[in-house]
Amino acid sequence: MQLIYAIVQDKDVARLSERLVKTGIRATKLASTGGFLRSGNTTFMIGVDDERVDEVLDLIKQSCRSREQLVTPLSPLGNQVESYVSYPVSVQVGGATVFVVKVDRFEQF
Ligand code: 2BA
Repeated sequence: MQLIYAIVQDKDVARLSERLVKTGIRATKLASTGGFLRSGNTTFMIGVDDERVDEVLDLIKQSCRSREQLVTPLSPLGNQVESYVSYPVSVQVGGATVFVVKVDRFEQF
């Protein structure tokens, strides 16, 4: 069994959730925050048998789009921790950031 962590943009969540449910793949959604943009995204935890991993990765690919985002992160100015400057940055986000991890043991009680 493998555990797929997929970090997706909030705009893609409904589409991916629907496809996972339709194909009978179980998942848990966690509200998460990107460390760079500090804006909300969603992390799916999807436990699947090894032979379904590629199918799930295809579903994620089909459901998640890449987007340009203009954001204004806060960055430290100089050595003063309390001094911050804001400036707009354009970044390309997504489609999805995915980690596939082997599960040593799976139990449900
Ligand atoms: P954020 O950390 O908010 O990053 C959003 C987007 O900002 C990234 O898109 C990337 O295009 C850009 N970015 C991130 N760090 C940067 C930096 N130091 N300098 C310049 N640009 C930077 P994605 O790569 O598609 O990542 C989307 C989200 O996936 C990330 O949101 C984060 O929540 C997660 N993520 C990406 N790589 C990760 C990793 N190696 N480990 C854990 N989470 C990751």
